[in-house]
Amino acid sequence: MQFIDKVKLKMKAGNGGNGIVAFKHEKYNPLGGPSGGDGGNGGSIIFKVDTNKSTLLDLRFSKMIRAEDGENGKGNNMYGASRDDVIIKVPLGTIVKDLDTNEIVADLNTLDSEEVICQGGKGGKGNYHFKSSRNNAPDHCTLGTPGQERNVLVELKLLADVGLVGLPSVGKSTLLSVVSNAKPEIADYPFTTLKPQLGMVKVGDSSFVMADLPGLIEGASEGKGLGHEFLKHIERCRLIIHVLDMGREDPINDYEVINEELKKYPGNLADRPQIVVANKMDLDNAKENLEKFKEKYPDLDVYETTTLINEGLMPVLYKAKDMLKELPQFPLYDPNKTDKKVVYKYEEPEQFKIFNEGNGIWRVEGDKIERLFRNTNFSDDDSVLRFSRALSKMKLDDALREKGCKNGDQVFIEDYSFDFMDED
Ligand SMILES: Nc1nc2c(ncn2[C@@H]2O[C@H](COP(=O)(O)OP(=O)(O)OP(=O)(O)O)[C@@H](O)[C@H]2O)c(=O)[nH]1
Ligand SMILES: [Mg+2]
Repeated sequence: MQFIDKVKLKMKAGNGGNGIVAFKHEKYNPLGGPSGGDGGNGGSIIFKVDTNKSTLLDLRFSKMIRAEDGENGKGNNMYGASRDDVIIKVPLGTIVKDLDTNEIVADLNTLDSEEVICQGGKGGKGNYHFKSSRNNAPDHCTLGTPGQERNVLVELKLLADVGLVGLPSVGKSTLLSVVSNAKPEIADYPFTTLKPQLGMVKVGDSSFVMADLPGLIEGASEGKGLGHEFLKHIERCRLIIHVLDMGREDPINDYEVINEELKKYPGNLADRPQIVVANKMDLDNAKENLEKFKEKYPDLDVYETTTLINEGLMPVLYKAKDMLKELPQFPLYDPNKTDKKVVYKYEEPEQFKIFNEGNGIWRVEGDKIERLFRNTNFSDDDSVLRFSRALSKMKLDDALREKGCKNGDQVFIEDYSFDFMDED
């Protein structure tokens, strides 16, 4: 099965249903008061982590994801139905990027991550809301707000807590195979592992994800071997297990070569906490090599293992577990690259923009303000009052003043205009 890790999608949350204008028609009371109900809310589109998923395969076949629109309000003060959210299950490590704004919309990097990707619209209000002592037969209602729409790129980033790093054939895959359920290929030729393999390691009552990576060699940072290409997969590993083959000629040099390559990788992976594993301790010259190694690095904790027969690994796993407890999770994006700031929550669109048309004329534009305008009945005092209250709540006056609007200037919102009156 091919590993699908990128999918482009269009998404549209449900629009809010409109409020309606209706009046009660009772037998002895032909105008029995306003009774238009509210529109229902549109469904949102939500991504939720599901650990049973490991690829984005399911999403590849759905070019468009939609949530249903809320129902319009009904007479008799009846609400229109709100619609259920559409919940899309995705693997841990899924990132959602908005292709129009280039923003990371969601970074689902914990087991309980759940993010609203497209917010459903809110239902509008029916006319019974607008009944007041001055107007007991209000003839207006508000429209539902539109559901959010996005073009997104959904990406799955490999996510591992621990990465196995070392020269080819030191026993990395063998290590993973004995401590997890993973079944990586193992052989005595270099570069057996061509793609990172993940395994879930259980230690006591906790577990973590371990990644077996292709071998690294000297010069990898200049493109030699396979290692460097795949090192990017451990960018977010919180901990490195550095595996050495103690049967080789010069494990001290091997250790230094690998650390040098880690250092050359952008972002400096040499800073990552490491556990050093001295493997193949069954081989003839291993004991001697280990002595030399310890002499050279007396302050380093070195764990002796023979992965072939699963010996010496429990202390390594417990050490990893303890270290992970203290190490922070990395966000799944790189803030130094082109990605903009993380926007996890839906933000209200900008309320308005002010344009100076010259000669004391100003124009105000914006979804929210125009919607408000359209929902105002200018032959009804109550409605106009509500409109101007809403404008002051949005701090339009302040914003106009700030832009240089003066007492007596004329301000247009669509084809409505008012004179700007500045008290002081
Ligand atoms: N003697 C001995 N041989 C081992 C031990 N662990 C692994 N091997 C052997 O070493 C060889 C390489 O093991 P792998 O686990 O494939 O090594 P690797 O580090 O994953 O290698 P690449 O994927 O090529 O980077 C295999 O023949 C293993 O059987 C050990 O503890 N002792
Ligand atoms: Mg391997």
